[in-house]
Amino acid sequence: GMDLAAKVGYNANKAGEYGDAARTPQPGQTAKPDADIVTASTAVENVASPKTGSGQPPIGVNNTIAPLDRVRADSNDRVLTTNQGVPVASNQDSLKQGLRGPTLMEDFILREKITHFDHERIPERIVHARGSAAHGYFEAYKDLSDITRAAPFQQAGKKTPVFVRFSTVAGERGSTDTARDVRGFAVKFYTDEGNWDLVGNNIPVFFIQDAMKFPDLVHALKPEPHNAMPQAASAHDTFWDFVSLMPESMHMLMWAMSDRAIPRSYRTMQGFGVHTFRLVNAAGASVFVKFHWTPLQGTHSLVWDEAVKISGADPDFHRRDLWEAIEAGEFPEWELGLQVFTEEQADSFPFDVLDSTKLVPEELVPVQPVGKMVLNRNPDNFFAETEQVAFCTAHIIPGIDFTNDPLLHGRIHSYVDTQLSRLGGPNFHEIPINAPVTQVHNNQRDGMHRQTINRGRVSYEPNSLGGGVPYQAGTAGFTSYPQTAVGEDKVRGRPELFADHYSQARLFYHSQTPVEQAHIVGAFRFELTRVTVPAIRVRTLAMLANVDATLVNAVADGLGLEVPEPQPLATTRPLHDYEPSAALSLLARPGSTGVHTRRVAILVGNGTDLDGARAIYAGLLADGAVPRYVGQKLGKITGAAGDTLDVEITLEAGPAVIYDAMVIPGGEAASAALAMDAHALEFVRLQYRHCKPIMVVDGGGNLLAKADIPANLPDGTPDPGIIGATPADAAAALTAFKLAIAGHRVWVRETDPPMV
Ligand code: HDD
Repeated sequence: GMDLAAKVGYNANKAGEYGDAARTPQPGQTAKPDADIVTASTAVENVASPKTGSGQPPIGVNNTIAPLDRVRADSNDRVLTTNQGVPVASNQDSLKQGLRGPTLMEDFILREKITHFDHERIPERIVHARGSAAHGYFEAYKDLSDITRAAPFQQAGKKTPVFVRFSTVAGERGSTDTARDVRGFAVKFYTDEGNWDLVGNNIPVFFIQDAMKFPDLVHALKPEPHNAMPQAASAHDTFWDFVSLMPESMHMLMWAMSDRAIPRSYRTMQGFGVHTFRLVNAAGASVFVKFHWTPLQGTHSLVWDEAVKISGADPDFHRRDLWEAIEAGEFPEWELGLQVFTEEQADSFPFDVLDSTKLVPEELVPVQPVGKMVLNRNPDNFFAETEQVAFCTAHIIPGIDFTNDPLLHGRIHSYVDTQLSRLGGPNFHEIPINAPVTQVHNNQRDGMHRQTINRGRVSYEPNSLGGGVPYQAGTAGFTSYPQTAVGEDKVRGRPELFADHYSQARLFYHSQTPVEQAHIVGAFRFELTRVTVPAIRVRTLAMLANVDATLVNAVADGLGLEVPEPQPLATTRPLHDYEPSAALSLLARPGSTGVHTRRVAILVGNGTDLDGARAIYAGLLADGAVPRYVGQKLGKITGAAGDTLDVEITLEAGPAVIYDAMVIPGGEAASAALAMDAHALEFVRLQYRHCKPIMVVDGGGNLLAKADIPANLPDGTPDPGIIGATPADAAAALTAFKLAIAGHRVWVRETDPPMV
C-alpha cells in the first residue's frame, strides 16, 4: 500500500504523458482472437500463416511458412514478460533503494534486459554483409529427370520453396545499397531431399581462379586496414594494387566496371551460379551445367552520377525497392536457365570449364529455360531470417554435384566454417530459416545452442539397441559422381588454359553497345582517379592494353597518361578471337513488365492543371507504375481551377534520383514558381542528365528553359525522351511516355561530360 507519487510528489502528472497510453490496452484496442495464433500444435503444412510479414502467398505455394510458425511470436493481447515468462509490472524504471538511491544488483529484470541487449549483434559476414532477402518458390517448367534426379526438377509444375538473399560484397552491414560492387544472388531451395544452396552473383565470372587467393582479394577490397576507408568501394589503392598484379581478374573487372555493378534494383539483375556444376540422373550419368537467373522485369541499371546521389538520398534504395514491390503484390520473377554440355564438348572449348574467370558463351551452348522463381513474401524479422540465413556451397542434393573448379572447392569449406563463428556453433542448421523442410536424422549430438531433443540412448552406428536406425539411404541417398582421377601428381599449379586472361575480357567489351562501353571507360577512369599511387594506374592500363586499344586510349586520356606497353601475357598460346555475344549486353534484355513498379514524379504547385495531373497520375497507376505528386512543401496546393490537391512528397525529401521518370503537368503559374526554386531546377536537370523520360504538358512553362534543358539532341534532332503534350492530346502523349519508361533510359541524350 505505498503510493510513491503521493509520498514524494515525484512526476505527479506522469499519467498525463502521451507514452502511458501505449503501455496499457486502450479502449477500442481489441486483440486478435487466439484462434489466429498458429502454434506448433495447430500448424499444418501448406497453410498460409496469418502472421506473415506481407501479402500472403496462395495456400500451398510456400511451405516454409508452416514450419516457421512454431517459432513466430505474436505479442497481440499479451503482457510483457522476462525470458523466463515472468510477467513484468513496469518496463520504465530500474529498481532503486529510494527514488534517488542506487540501483539494486537484485534487479534481475533490468539485468536480463541489458544483458540480452549487450549481445544483440553477431559478427557480420566477412563479405556480403549488406543484404536483403525474401521468400518465394521455384516452379519447374518441365521434367528434367533425363539429366538430373534433383528434386525440384522431377515434374512440370512442381513448386519448391526458396529463400533468396541479395547483397553487395564490400560494404559493411549498414553501408549504402548503390555502391559500385558485385551483387550476391544466393538462393536456398528447401527441397524434398534437403536444402540446396545456389550461392551465386549477378556476374557470371569471378576475380580469381583459386580459393587460395580469396583472403588476399578480400583484404585488398575491404576498407584499408590502417584507417578503415573507403567504405563500400573498390576505388582505392589496395584493391587496384592487387588486381593489377593479378591479371586473371581482368575479365571480372570488365563486368565490375560495367553497369552490372550499379543495378537499378535487385529485381532487375541477372544471377549466375558462376562455377560449372554437374547434373547427375538416377542412372548415374552426368552432364555439366551452368546456372542462369534472368529477371522478367528486364535488366536495368543506374548511371554512376545517379548511384552516388542515391547513396545520400536513400542508402536503402535496393532494400526498400524489393520490400515495397513485394508488399505491393508486384512479385519479382526470374527464369532459371541451364547451359547443359557434355565433358566431350567441354574438352573442345577454347577455355577450361573449371576456370571461374571464364564463361560459356551462349552462342556455344544456348541457355534453356527450365523454370521460374517468384519472390512473394517479405521476411517477418530481418535478424531472424535475413541475417541468420546461412548459405553454403556445400549444401547440394542428390542430382547435383561439384566439378573440380579449385575456387568452388575452397568455397565448399569456407561457408560452413564461417557460420561457426558468425552463428556461434555447429547447430546453425537448426535456426528456423536454415532448417530443411525435410526431417533430419543422424547421430550428431550436442554443441552450442542445441535445439533438438534427441530421444533414446543410441547416438552411434552401427547399433542394435536402437534397431539400427537411422539407416543408410544406399543408392537412394547422395552419391558422389565417380569422377576418375588416376596417376596424377600432387601439385600446386593451374592448367595452361587458365593462363589466358584476356580473350574473354575482350569478348565482353566487344559485346557491349557503345553506351555501355562509354560507361566502362567512365568507371575505370573514376576508380583509377581515386587511386593515389601512379604506378598502380599505369599497371592497370598495361592490363587494359591487352583488351582493346580504344578502351585503353580512352581510359588513359581520362587519367592524363600515356598508354603503356601491354602487360606480358602469362600464356604462350595466341589469344582466342570470339564473335561478339549480344547476350552479354544488359540492353539486350528490356524485360516484359512495362512500367510496372517504375517510379514517376509529377511536379506540382499552386496553379497546376490538377485535372490534367490527376489524369496522368491515374493513367500511370492503372498500368502498375508508382506516381508521386512532388511539390515544394507538404500540404495542399491550389490548382489552376481553384481546386486543391495534397502534395505527397517534397523536392527535398524525394529528390530526382529516386524516380525513373518525371512529368511537368500543365499550369503556367506552377511552372513559373518552380522555376524560381533551385531544388526544382536541379530536379529537372538530373532527370535529364540521367537520361530519364520527361513528359511536359504545354511546354512546361519556363521550367525546362530555366533549367537549360535542350529540346534537341546534339545532332539537332528532337530529344525522343522529352514527350511534349497539350491538354488535348495528353492521353496519346501518356502512351508514348509509358513506352519510353518501359525502354528504361534515353541513351541517345547522353554525352561525356554531360552537357546539362
Ligand atoms: Fe562467397 C558469402 C558468392 C567466392 C567465402 N559469397 C557469399 C555470399 C554470396 C557469395 C552471394 C553471401 C551469401 C548470403 O547472402 O548470405 N562467393 C560468391 C561467389 C563466389 C564466391 C559467386 C565465386 C564464384 N566466397 C568465394 C570464395 C570464398 C568465399 C572463393 C572462400 C574461399 N563467401 C565466402 C564466405 C561468406 C561468403 C566468407 C561470407 C559470409 C558467408 O559466407 O556466409 O564464406
